[in-house]
Amino acid sequence: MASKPPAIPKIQPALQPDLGEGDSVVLERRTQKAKPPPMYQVVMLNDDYTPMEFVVVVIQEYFGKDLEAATRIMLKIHLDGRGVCGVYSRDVAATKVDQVLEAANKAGHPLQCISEPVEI
Ligand code: TYC
Repeated sequence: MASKPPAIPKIQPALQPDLGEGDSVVLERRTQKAKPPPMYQVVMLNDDYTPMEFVVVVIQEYFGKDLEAATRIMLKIHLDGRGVCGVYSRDVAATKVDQVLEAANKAGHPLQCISEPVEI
């Protein structure tokens, strides 16, 4: 038995206000979309006492870097006085700072680190 062909849906005419002749609608484009949230970089600071090996381990542990990248960052901090270990949302960056400071305190090292907004 032949089945019925599918019903063709009726197309709804576009709903448009009836603008009299000469009337017009101005659609304003927003000048800017919402900004993405600012990102924060975790910056580690140099000091004269924290062992290099400790800094390398901390950078691997809390910033997910491999040995080579962590060593490069540690040496940059040692030579320049500071270095960026990672970039995160504000809350995550603050947590990383807390974790690093706690690990340094526990180990008895004066290692310091801060978070700051990334300059754009
Ligand atoms: N300057 C330290 C030393 O010579 C090493 C060091 C590197 C310390 C980086 C802190 O964030 C730091 N032992």
